[in-house]
Amino acid sequence: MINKTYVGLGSNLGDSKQILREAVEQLRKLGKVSVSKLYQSPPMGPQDQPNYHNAVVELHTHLAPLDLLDELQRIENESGRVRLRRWGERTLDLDLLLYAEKNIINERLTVPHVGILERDFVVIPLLDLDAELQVNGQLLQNLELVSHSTLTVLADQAWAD
Ligand code: A4P
Ligand code: MG
Repeated sequence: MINKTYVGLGSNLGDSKQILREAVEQLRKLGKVSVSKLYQSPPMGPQDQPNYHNAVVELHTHLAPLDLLDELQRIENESGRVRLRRWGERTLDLDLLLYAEKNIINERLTVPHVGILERDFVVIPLLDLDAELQVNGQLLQNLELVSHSTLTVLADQAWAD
């Protein structure tokens, strides 16, 4: 069975645009992908770290949730991932945001990803991919943060082609 999933991409160390491009290349090997615009976003968490590059990929995959998480963690590690502290700077962060309509809670995986509805750097790119998307019955386009987003568009949806 093919499932529709959404993966959040973030980077604020190194050549972030290139790192995210290469991550999209790797995700293409897991199934059909569509890519949001590329954004710059001020850091959530410690403020003494660079701005982030953020994007979201819609991925249609036959991988089961934990198998997909394994692949995301492999891609993070193979990109030479450096991660210094919680909510701190990192070369590549791949989060499994949504997996079909599933709610998953186990020791390795929480889906929908924690904090999804509070993070403009997740919600805005999700809306690029599906303007009608709902999470837990909430239409993302109606969230208040959509009207005062802190994001800057760096590139249109062709950035990873
Ligand atoms: N895990 C549980 N659920 C999931 C899921 N749905 N997707 C577990 C991915 N992983 C999940 O992950 C730690 C553990 O979470 C994994 O072992 C996995 O089993 P990690 O990537 O090593 O660390 P982390 O959780 O990503 O770091 P942290 O500190 O929890 O932060 P977040 O929530 O990922 O946020 N500001 C801006 N503007 N843009 C950003 O992208 N990102 C962060 C990191 C902070 N500030 C940011 C941004
Ligand atoms: Mg993560």
